Amino acid sequence: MTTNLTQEKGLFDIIGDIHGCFDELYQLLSKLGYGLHNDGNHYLVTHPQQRKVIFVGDLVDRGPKTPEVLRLVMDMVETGIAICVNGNHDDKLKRYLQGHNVKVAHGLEESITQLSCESAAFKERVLNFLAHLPSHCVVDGGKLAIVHAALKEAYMGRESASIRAFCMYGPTTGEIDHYGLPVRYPWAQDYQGNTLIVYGHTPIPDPQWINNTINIDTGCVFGGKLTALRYPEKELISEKAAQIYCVPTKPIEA
Ligand SMILES: [Mn+2]
Repeated sequence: MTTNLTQEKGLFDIIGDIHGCFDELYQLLSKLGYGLHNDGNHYLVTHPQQRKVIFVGDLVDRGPKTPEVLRLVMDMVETGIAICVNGNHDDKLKRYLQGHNVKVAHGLEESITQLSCESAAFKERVLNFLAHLPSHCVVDGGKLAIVHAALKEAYMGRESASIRAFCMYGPTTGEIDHYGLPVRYPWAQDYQGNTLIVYGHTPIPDPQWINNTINIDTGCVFGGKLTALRYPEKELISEKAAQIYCVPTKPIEA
């Protein structure tokens, strides 16, 4: 699970938090020009311009089709057409599958119910996949970094337990808001680096550029949309959620 993929040049399509929204992912990939074939066992995904997908993580939880999202993304990563970084929900599902005592909340219950219909071999494959997700990745000669929640220049291309935690949760202020959730520190406002950072984690109505960063988590599972950033074009392409799958704990703010 190397974070340093600077030799990977793209073209890329970076996709935000999916949270089990398979139908929207399928539609978005089609809209982006990917061909999706399924032989009954595996997906084979191709693109006429040899584009690649990078997922910002949070593939799982809350939404209706977590196993199908995992099946498609795992097949894409294994065939080399996609890269996926670790999200906090992916990490928690991994710890659950490893048998750790995790709190079954925030949509993990949906993943567990849906995965109960899958074979032991599939769950083993999922666990192995989740256990090897990198905390972030740096591509295109260091010009572009993808991470789930937050990144610092000093962490780029490195892995450690504390870097992993920072990448998947981002910094917090130490305060708890009146919904009982940690207050997230607006790290992007302080970012001065030359590497473009693309991330998700905090759902917002529309993608938001701050300095040389962009948040592309447009809350699909909450009835928003699933967004892709094309790189290097910096074009945004979205697929609207077919319905509201989950009501957020706190209102989504612009
Ligand atoms: Mn998320």
